[in-house]
Amino acid sequence: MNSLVTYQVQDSLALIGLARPPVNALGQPLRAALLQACEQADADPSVRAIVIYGTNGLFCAGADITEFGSPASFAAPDLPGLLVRLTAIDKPLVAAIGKLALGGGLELALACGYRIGEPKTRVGLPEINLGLLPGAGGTQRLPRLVGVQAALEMMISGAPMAANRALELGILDRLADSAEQLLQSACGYAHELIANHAPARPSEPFADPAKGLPADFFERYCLEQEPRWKSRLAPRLVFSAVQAACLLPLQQGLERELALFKQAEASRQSEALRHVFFAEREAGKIPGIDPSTALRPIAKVAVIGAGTMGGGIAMNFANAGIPVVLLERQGDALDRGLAHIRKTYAISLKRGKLTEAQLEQRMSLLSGTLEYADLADADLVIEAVFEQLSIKQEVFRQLDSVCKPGAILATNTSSLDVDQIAAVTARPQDVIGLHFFSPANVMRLLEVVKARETSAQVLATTLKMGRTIGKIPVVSGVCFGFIGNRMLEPYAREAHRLVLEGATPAQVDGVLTGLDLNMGVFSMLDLAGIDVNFLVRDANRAAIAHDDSYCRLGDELYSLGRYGQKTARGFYQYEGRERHNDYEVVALSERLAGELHVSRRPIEDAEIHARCLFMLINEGIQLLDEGIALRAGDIDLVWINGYGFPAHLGGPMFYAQQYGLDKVLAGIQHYRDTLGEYGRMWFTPAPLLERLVAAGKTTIERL
Ligand code: 3H9
Repeated sequence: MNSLVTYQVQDSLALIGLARPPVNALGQPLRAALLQACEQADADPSVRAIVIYGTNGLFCAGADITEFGSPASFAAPDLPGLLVRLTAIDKPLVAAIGKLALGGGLELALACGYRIGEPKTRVGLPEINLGLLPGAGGTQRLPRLVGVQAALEMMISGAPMAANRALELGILDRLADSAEQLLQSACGYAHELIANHAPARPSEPFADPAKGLPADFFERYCLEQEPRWKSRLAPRLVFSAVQAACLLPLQQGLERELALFKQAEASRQSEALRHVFFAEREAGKIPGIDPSTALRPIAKVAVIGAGTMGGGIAMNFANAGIPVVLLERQGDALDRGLAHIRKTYAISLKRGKLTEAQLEQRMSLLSGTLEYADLADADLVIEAVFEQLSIKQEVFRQLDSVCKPGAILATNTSSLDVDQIAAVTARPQDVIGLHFFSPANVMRLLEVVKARETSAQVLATTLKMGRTIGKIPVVSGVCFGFIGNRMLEPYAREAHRLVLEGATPAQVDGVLTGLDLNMGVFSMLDLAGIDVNFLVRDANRAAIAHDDSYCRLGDELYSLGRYGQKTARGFYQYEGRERHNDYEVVALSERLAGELHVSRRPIEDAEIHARCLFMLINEGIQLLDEGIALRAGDIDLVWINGYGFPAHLGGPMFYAQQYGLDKVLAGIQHYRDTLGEYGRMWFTPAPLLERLVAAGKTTIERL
């Protein structure tokens, strides 16, 4: 047997161990080895049952994602065919599922007649997150095992399921007492099956999955769910495959599933989502930093400022079981902050996402203080005070005097120069930016800002810490706005300018949400607060733009007290949660256009798309060229996880690649040449974009 699979015959059992670290992805070589092992076990008359397990404790994370989009993904033996072959073996197969059975891994387990897990086992069909559907029998076998509703829920959510729930549903037949005992228990189970003359496959609880389903089940399901799917293809294909499971016999259902899977695999959306999967994993690897760099322990955290941001940041650590002390200047502000955190947890409790005991346990990890001296033993301090350089510098002077040597000192600034903050301390190597996004306990993006002197160890430690608290940390260099907000600037600039030129906020937002962005520019500003946006802009006009006339609309709304949702008026009018267009904003735009000598005209949606998106992309490419962003994929992660860019478009950089870099460049040049002085001022192609196109490159990389 080759080294990808171990094979042993013991006491009438063939033990087949999957041995392809780290996750036993079912690439062609492993598929071939597994098939060979199963054939051998089938042919050996001394073997009466087969146990398949993961030799390193983990069962299998599914098909090999690196193969998708290449001939390797269906190179013989292909996974669907291999699993059909397994189901034809007339001996009981037991899947011993340690840790994980995901995607094709769970489908492998479903092809076995029997499944045993351990208390920490998680099973799931997360293909949808890759723009795919289960393609090796999952959409046909799972509904027959657990019923259509539970199966659909599992595939549409893509979420992994805990062992107990999988046991309840019948995805697992048994649980071993511990991971250590899993293989032994699996063998015991196999012996029982032999002793009881159990069939190779037990009968399916939902052999006819359509039976008992309400006649309008699929219609209602679609009505309820489709709006959430926006233009995503994969949920629709999952849905079709499950419908097929109800209409067709297994064999034909499997054929239908395969056709749908191939459609999904070839789609641009799946290509984009696979890019995002690997970008997330790449983001943690920093060139020049040895992965074996010793990390500093983070056992206690301090957060300065118990406002919405500080409180949200603190919750991340409490959620991960790390004690946090919150520092405020006034006792009442501290009390308010802690009470707000409790209230937020109480909402999760009400929604069933947290138990009472978990709530109390998390609150017990949070404490408050008014004294800097109480931060002396913190391993990591995150400052979340008012966004003003002098205030933040004062905080860092204090931290420098009280914190223990080796403590990591982080600022949650969204725009200030981290080098200038680090410079007021005697330990700039320990200073870093940690830009959380609001609400900080929910949003997954964490921009990790590496300042000039931040040490490799501090950077590596904070990246690891970011993952520990469930964030997607992305490294940015120091510049105004870092990666995300710097790109927001030209994108929002075009949106504002287009309104001056004749578009309405609703038209601009409609084009952007039509692309599946979570929100358009103007709804986002209304939500974030036009006042907040104005104050940041006003304090940084020099850093933002040499001509800020396009901001006049926002400035005027600010001066009118129209701060957005909080005042029920901003770019739109609000009645409760309902948003309406506001003719006054149109009138204001007309007046400002007159004052600024901007001629108004009807604006096509295509122009909105091109100007907003191309300027966003152009800035991203420029950030890469400047070395502020390390990789195009990092930029994509920032915009997907911090700004609601749809993952199925892969992020703005990947979108540009799929769109065509030459077309993006041509678009920028077109507006440079047709928008007069404004065009010449703003539509300057990033030199890297020009170089890439000149070199005939289709992917965005440093050149
Ligand atoms: C499928 O199964 C389709 C079938 O239905 C039909 C087929 C016909 N393939 O995330 P980590 C790599 S679709 C290839 O850092 P963790 C990963 O890139 C698949 N590589 O660790 C990384 O490599 P590197 C359905 C994979 O502990 C390393 O393993 N399955 C795969 O935080 C460690 O990964 C899924 O969608 C893979 N399937 O999380 C599961 N999985 O070190 C996808 C991982 O070079 N995987 N790698 O950067 C996951 O969700 C997580 O990786 C997992 C581990 C939870 C398993």
